Amino acid sequence: MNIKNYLEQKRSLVEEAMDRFMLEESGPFKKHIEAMRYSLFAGGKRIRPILCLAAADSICAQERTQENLLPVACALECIHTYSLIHDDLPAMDDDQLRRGKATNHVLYGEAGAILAGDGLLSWAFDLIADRGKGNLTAEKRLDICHMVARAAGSLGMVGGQQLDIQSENKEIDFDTLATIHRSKTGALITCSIMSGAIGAGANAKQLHALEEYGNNIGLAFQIIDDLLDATATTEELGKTAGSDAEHGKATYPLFFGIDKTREKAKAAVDNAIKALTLFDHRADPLRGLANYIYSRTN
Ligand code: GRG
Repeated sequence: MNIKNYLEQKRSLVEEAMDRFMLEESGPFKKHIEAMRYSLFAGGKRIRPILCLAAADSICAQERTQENLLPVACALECIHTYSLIHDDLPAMDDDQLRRGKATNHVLYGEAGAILAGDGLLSWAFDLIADRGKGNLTAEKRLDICHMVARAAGSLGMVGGQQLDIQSENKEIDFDTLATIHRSKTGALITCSIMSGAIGAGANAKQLHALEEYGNNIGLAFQIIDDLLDATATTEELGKTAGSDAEHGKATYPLFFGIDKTREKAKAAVDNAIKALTLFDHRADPLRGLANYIYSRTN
């Protein structure tokens, strides 16, 4: 299977659905909706929605299943986008650029950016609960809502972000760094996979294996992010949010050096692929995604 084609095909499916599912820029809330849409369509890789759809493919590779899961996939991207908008705020990283474009608060002001993030977070749950009607049973939608809320909230991404902020410019031990990574980045990635699997009707054994896969690619994703940051040129850093070092953050390369860090990323990818042993060729996109995460350059 050609992972590049797969990613491209799913990316356009997700972007078309996001446009369809997102509020329209009109009426009294036009400015707010414009701010939400600005960041949502500012060129992300769409990794989380694609993982959700690929996990569904690994259970049941049918077009109908994909269509059923699109509201959930789009909700995951809304949550990811909200987290980036808030992460860039003056009160957090205070970044002016993301993906080479002006950050949300630069264009819409601090209050506008906070509200755009809040709007995207709430809209995500609206999508799962309402747009998912007729596609997924009420029980599945409830399970997915619960899982997404848990991963995005205080025991996941939000808690991890707080821990990250309070650890800035401090010497932290490796366990704390691992907890930051697992909660801040890993939780939403694992949850993207699990929600796709639940939506497609995975059994307990399949869910367990996919959770193992998710935890490992979540780890690989964050390690590679640390590596890309540590090896980026000044010009590359200019196009993104500022470097981790600039923000006083602990990273894998700081603990282990570049070479050992790369080995650790490879080991996590290998463990992720090993976790998929009980799956047939329908999990090839997940296998390809694990390798893509390892070799990604942005
Ligand atoms: C503000 C509640 C709150 C949380 C922020 C995820 C996060 C927590 C902050 C982002 C900071 C960051 C760069 C984390 C490293 C891993 C990460 C999430 C990278 C960005 O994700 P990609 O590569 O982004 O999927 P694109 O641009 O492709 O959407």
